[in-house]
Amino acid sequence: MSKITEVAAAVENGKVKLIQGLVQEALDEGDDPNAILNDGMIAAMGVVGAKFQNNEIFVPEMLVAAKTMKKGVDVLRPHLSGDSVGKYGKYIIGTVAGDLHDIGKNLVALMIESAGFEVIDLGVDVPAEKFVETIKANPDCKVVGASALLTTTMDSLKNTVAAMIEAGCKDQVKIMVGGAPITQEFADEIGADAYTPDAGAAAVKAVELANM
Ligand code: B1M
Repeated sequence: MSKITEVAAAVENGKVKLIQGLVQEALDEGDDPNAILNDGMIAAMGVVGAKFQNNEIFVPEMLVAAKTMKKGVDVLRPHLSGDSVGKYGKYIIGTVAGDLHDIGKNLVALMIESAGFEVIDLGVDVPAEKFVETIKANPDCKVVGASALLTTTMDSLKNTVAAMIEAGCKDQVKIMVGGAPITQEFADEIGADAYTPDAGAAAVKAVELANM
């Protein structure tokens, strides 16, 4: 079994105590940090989601898998991040109201930071007003990102973008959206400036928007 397969299996099976050692071993053996993240941990979360959908596992198992992934990402973090923090100004990010999923949002924040932004992470279950308030309090922020993982919080994302537009934030920031149920079409429909499917693409797009 390759180390990346072992990393994936550890996340899938919630092996919290083993994950950090396995990620370190994969790095020591020369595996690419992005491959450990994408082919190992993110792929494993896909399997976890499918098992949950098929009633093979339940919320507690999903939580342990999430905790395992977070611990694994902690080991990868220094290998994924760069050293030019703040070059492109600030980037405000959060998961929208009603949504508690933060692994994807945290990965986006990590990639954005490594691309050269100072990240202000508002966390999860963030009310639309909090996004607006933080944008206004940070006039040097040019890009904001909102994440939604549930089909039921797509409306919350829509309301968040609407609140930003209504408060005139578009004069200051470009609005990026993302998350598993989000599409380019939905992003266009709600008035966001950009949609990206994953964290890597989000970082590239954020730089592009900050330079506009
Ligand atoms: Co929940 N959950 N969950 N969950 N969970 C999903 C999302 C689900 C698809 C599982 C399933 O049924 N197959 C399903 C949603 C179904 C739907 O809406 N259609 C679901 C459900 C139903 C629920 C609950 C309702 C379950 C319940 O209580 N009955 C509940 C809701 C709680 C709430 O939010 N109010 C719930 C709870 C949880 C846990 C708390 C147990 C846990 C989250 C822990 C945490 O995040 N701290 C959890 C988990 C772990 C999952 C799965 C298994 C994994 C999510 C994840 O971390 N993926 C998930 C199934 C799945 O995704 N396959 C599932 C890995 C992560 C790297 O991917 O977050 O998609 P993702 O992020 C990607 C991209 O989407 C993108 O980039 C990221 C990295 O490349 N991206 C952006 C994300 N944000 C972006 C922003 C951008 C750009 C790109 O720009 C700003």
